[in-house]
Amino acid sequence: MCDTADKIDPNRGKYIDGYSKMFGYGRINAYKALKAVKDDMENSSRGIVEKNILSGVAIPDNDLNGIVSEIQIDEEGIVESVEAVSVDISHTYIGDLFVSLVSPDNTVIPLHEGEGGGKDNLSETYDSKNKPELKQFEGKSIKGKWQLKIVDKWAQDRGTLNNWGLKIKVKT
Ligand SMILES: [Ca+2]
Repeated sequence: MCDTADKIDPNRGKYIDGYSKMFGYGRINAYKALKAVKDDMENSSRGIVEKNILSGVAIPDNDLNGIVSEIQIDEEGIVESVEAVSVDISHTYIGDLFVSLVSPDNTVIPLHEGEGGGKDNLSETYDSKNKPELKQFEGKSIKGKWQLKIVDKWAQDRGTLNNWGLKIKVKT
């Protein structure tokens, strides 16, 4: 419901992870809320767990602490395959960026390690074909806190995590 709400005045509302101090989660959009429920039901019948997060958080420049964005999965299940890890970061020099995914049992898989040089914006979908390391999550529990860690290691160019998501097929 929170994710599907229409944002009221996105500039003035200052939304952080979809929430604004001024407007809460925004105005409820019944169509989008019902569609999200329908998508969830269709997904669960196929053994798919899918979560997306709207972030909009700035990544600190030249700071090894970086940022962490969390997706909480409450469903029980064992990972059969990682269908997609989608990452959308606005940036003016993606060679500065180091991005990794951390599973609930603290397994860290690097997704992006300073590749791409001066290219703008990191908008990628990773899966076990283009990122075979993701197979390390297979057989693990999906339940718990999944974290996307992003570090911008070099000064000057900077960026923002716009959104990211997980789509995991669960053993049925
Ligand atoms: Ca930078």
